[in-house]
Parts: sequence; structure tokens; C-alpha cells
Amino acid sequence: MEFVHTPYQPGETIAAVATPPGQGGVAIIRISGKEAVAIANKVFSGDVTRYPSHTVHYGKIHDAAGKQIDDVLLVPMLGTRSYTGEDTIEIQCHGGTLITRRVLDAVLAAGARAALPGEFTFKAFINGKIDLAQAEAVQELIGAKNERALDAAEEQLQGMLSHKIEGFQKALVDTAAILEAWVDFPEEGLEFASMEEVCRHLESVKQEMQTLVETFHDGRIIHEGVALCLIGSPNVGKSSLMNALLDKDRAIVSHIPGTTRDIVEDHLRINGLHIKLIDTAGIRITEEVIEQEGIRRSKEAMSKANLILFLLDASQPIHPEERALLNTIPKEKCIVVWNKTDLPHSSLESLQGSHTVEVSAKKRQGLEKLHQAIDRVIWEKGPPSREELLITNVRHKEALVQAITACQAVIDGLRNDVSPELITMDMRHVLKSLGAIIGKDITEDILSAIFSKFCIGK
Ligand SMILES: Nc1nc2c(ncn2[C@@H]2O[C@H](COP(=O)(O)OP(=O)(O)O)[C@@H](O)[C@H]2O)c(=O)[nH]1
Ligand SMILES: [Mg+2]
Repeated sequence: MEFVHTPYQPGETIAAVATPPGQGGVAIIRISGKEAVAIANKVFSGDVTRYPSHTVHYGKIHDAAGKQIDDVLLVPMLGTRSYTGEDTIEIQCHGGTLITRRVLDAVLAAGARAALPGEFTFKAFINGKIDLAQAEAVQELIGAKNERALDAAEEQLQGMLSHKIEGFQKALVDTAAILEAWVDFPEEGLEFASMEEVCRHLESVKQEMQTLVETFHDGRIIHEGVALCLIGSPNVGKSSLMNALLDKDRAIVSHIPGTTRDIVEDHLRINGLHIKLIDTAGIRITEEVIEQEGIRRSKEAMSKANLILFLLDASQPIHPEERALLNTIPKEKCIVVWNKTDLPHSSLESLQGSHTVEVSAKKRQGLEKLHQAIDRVIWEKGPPSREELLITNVRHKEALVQAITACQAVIDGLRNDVSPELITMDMRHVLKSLGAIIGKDITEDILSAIFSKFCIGK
């Protein structure tokens, strides 16, 4: 949200086309702000000022010169009973690009400002209709690539994440107050017994925050999908396997080693999960410049991938170069795929600690087993249940990690006799990081409220 740090005029009337660009049956122009009704009234044939909220009206839109533009339906959503929490008018016009543009132009000429991306949602945030995590959820809801991602975004929009974060804040605020009091009345000290209690409490909240952070792996996979990279020596059948998985001839297959020189990408779905499949140049030592560049890109793709399919030719002995490369890949993100098992081959070497699958890309055998192996490696602990709250947003994850680090600093500080001033600074940092997730800074308002109560009895 780029507007957060710029001064914002609440109530300022903005307008935009709310439906996607292109042709469609109907398009919606949305106007929201203090002047929404007055502006709509200037361009609409009926008297918009007299319409009750949430009613539908048929009429015509005309421009400033009185020229008729379109037949439309107009829906007022007044006061706080709207998405933005400000007067909102929606105009449903015909869905052509040009006609939509003309209606919008008429609305802008009548005094509305063109809305910035996400600004309606930003208004909703500013007006307290939703918090920051919920505002972000709207974006995720729109961009969801699969059912589970949609569920996760919906949960976040319903405030489940915000609720959880507020729970952490509530659990910590008393501790924060005790520490603040200690700074103000250092001569009273902090009793050893109560200090141990404070530490234990902090540990337990920290552990809960840690559990939430750990859902980020699954949340990310659900939200973004998985990048799966095919790696191996030239000619082991990477491009063939890519094609077999996609069930189409996407990458060029050839018996000439070094055919694939650039990265080839395509998408597929396995068990409802979005997978980006990346075919790469075979990795080997070569003098050829273009192939070298291809190999460099392969290694880069490999380092970014969530999962690597390391292909070996079952009909050939493992080459020392392959063994060396395999050793550089973390086992938990790698599946060794023995390809060409349709060819005569001696017994396959068992590779310690690696997931292995046997396939024939050419004959399309073993693909179901490969799907299962991919599933198993991605969801180490099994796929998350529909009810589980997942973190999908990097910003939330980073804020939580900061909160956890600061929380640990408070615990260490208490156990090592660090000065109370420093400890309270860390404690404030914990609350601030949590507050950043939902856009509510708890440190100033709640803390001072609690602290003042705390001191009255003293
Ligand atoms: N017999 C057999 N040949 C295969 C199989 N997979 C690939 N090949 C052949 O191996 C050669 C190299 O395949 P390709 O997919 O281009 O390998 P890449 O260099 O790793 O991308 C081609 O001639 C393929 O037809 C397989 O499962 N069985
Ligand atoms: Mg290839």
C-alpha cells in the first residue's frame, strides 16, 4: 500500500472501472467518497439525491454537453453501508471498452478523481472497515490460483489472521506493562519468582508465534505454487520427461546432447497444486559458449526451485560428474528420477537418503508414482487442512520473525541482568512488529492505557 506514508484526504471522491478490461456484457463504474452522490447526479438522468441506499435505478448517462452516452443501472450504497465505508455509487453500463471509458470520463469530468490501484480497498482500511491484513487478503482473494489459496485468503479476509495476531498482542501486553513499570520504579526491582514466570510466559507465546511462522512454507506453496526444476546430464531425458508430465510436445527432444540451451517453462496441476515446470540445459563441462550460458542458467534455476527432479539414465552407469552435482543438492528438495527404465539395465544403485522414482519418459511409465513422490516431498507433514490458518504473505512472515527475535531478546535480557530500559525497548519492538501486520500500533494506545491503570494503585 503505497499511500500509507503519503498524506491522504479521507472522503475524497474517486472513480474507476471496477470490472476487468475488455469486452463483456456489463461493466461497472464505481464512484466513492463524499461527493459520490452529487457527481453521479450530474451525469445521470434521474435524481440520485433522492434514492435510498441499496436500491436499483434505470436511467441514462450523459456527458457535460448533455450528449447521451449509455443506458445504465445505478446502485447507491450510502454512508458506511458500502465496501469503502463512504458513499458509493455503482453504475452498470454496457461492457465495451470504449463505452466504459466514456462513462468514466463523464464521471471524472463531473468532479471525481481517477482512483489509484487498490484505492477503494485503501479507503476501506482507512475507514476501519477492514484492517491491513484483511486489505491484503482482498488482493490474494482476487489473485488466488487454486481452491485452497482461495480458502486461505478468505480466512484472512474474515479476520482470522488478525484475530490471532491480536491474541498475541493481548497475551503480551501485561508483560509489557510490568516491564515498563520496572523502568519507572527500578528500586523495587523485579522479583526472581515473577521474573521466571514472565520468561516462561514469553517462551510460550514465542512458541505459538513460531508455529504460525512455520505455516509459511505451506502457505507460500498454496499461494504461489511450486517451482519444479528438471536437472541432469545432457541426454538423460529431461525434455522428454517435461513433455510427458505436461502431456504435450513442449520442449525439443533429441538424441544429440546439448539440445536444450535455454530454460523452457510451462505450468501444470498436480492434485490441485499449481506447478511451474522448468526444463534446463544438461549440466556438463563444455567449451561451447552458448551451452555454458545455458548451464549457468540451469544452476540458477536449480537454486531458486522449490523442488528438483534429478534425472539419471538407468541404462548407463552414474558418471562421477553427476554424483558430484547430486551431492550439492539438498536432499529434502530433491527427487532422483531414474529414467529410461524401459531399456535393459543392471540393478539400480540405491542412493542413500534420497527419494527415488523409476520412470520411462518415452513410454510414459511411472508418472503416477512420480506425482505421488512430488506430493510427498512438498507436503513433508501432509497437506494443510482446510481449517488451518496459513501465512501466505512475506511481509507478515518477516514481521513475525522480527517479533520472535525481539521476544527472545527480552527473555535473554531478563536472564542475563540486562538493564530494564533495553529490555523494554525489545518488548516494545515485539508489539510493534505484531502491530505492523494488522496496521494497528498497540504500543502507544493500549500500553499507555494499561500502564496508567497499573500505576494508579501504586
Ligand atoms: N528408451 C528411452 N529413451 C528415452 C527416454 N527418455 C528420453 N529418451 C531419449 O533420450 C534422448 C534424449 O532425450 P531428451 O529428452 O532430449 O534429453 P535431455 O537432453 O535430458 O533433455 C532422446 O533420443 C529421447 O528419445 C526413455 O524413457 N526411454
Ligand atoms: Mg533437453
